[in-house]
Amino acid sequence: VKTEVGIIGAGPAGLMLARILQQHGIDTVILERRSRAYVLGRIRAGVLEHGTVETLKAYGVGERLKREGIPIKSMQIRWNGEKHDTSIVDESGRHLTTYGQAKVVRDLIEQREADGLPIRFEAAVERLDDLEDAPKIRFVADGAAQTLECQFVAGCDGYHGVSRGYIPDAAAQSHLRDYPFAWFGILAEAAPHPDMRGFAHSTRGLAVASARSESIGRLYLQVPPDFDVNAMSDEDVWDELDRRMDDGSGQRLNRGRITERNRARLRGFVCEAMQHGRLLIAGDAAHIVPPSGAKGLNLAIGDARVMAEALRGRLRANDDRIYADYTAICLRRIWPTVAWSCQMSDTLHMFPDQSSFTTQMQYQNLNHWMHTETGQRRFRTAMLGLPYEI
Ligand code: FAS
Repeated sequence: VKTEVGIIGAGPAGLMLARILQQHGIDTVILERRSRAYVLGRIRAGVLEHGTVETLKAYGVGERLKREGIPIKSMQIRWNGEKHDTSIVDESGRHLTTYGQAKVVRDLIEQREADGLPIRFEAAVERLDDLEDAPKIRFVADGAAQTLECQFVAGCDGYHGVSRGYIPDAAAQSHLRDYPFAWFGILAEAAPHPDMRGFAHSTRGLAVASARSESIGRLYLQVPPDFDVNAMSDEDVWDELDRRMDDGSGQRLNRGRITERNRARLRGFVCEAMQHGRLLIAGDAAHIVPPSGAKGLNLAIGDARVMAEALRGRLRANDDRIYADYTAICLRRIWPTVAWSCQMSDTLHMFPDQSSFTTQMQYQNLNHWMHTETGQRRFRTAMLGLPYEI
């Protein structure tokens, strides 16, 4: 099988890249290890930056998003038994939008299938050869070893993918910070309460309450890294969420049946080597952010935009400037976004054996973000997302 760009991974990065390249008439094949049902069923991110929404709309996959996306125009943070609220709408009216990653992925997959373009599910990439001049992607599908010949390889295969391993100095240029806790996430048939959302810093640990739709809540508890997601009954989970979200108002969360439980490690990771020969990597394959800043999916879309422009330059305009500069361009958006996500994580979580002094420092940070003019501006621009260079 031959194509111009072989894309490994049908997550937000790979799917968005394929869609943008399609608009430039560039042929792609997507190889995805998991089944179609598995990919569509994965529950992950839920908050889209303004830029992500505009990108999806610009490339013709924003119809359902326009209908079902829920605008987020203010953020609530609770700490020390009080609720604080701040607008995150900026002077040009930009705001965040709640729209599950599963819907973004579904919209992109259904569009690709409607266009009759190749996407191979249950096709596991095992090896990459000849990345310098005539790349070959070796994969297994239908029990048979197969090869996809292409001019460029897009490694959009996530943190545990294979592609980063083909960048010689990736390990030497990687930076990792593991947090000593995880997030226990639930999906529940409980209409999100408009007054009970956002982050709650509490001495028992962080809680997060967000919406997936008008009737589905997405909520999280900070837990130890090895937490057993089935250890607590639904009642216990709701009681713990209410304890941590308590702001003295007597207001409680709307409760309902918990339909999904998962646990996500918190780590910050950046690989500063994002290309080698005719291989470029994007998204979680190159970086991981703690979900506190709701940035993972949004960074993946940003990388896909740059990679599409780099490949268009090489394949259609005989211009390799962006290609040559791909890593540096992506890193200018990745590092500040990772830094923000880590600042949010450092401020909102309780660390093992944390002193009361550190807790007071966290309160000062939160107060700065919620109640000072410069802090609110910093918080708003960080949450809304950096502008795109490309
Ligand atoms: P993805 O991991 O989404 O996609 C990579 C794809 O490559 C996968 O489909 C995988 O099956 C495939 N693949 C891997 N190896 C392969 C191989 N060898 N051959 C073929 N295919 C292969 N981000 C937020 O912003 N907010 C959140 O609330 C949030 N919650 C999260 C919760 C969980 C449990 C997890 C794991 C992540 C969460 N994230 C969140 C981060 C997440 O949204 C990622 O940032 C986002 O999926 C990144 O997209 P991709 O880079 O496309 O990687």
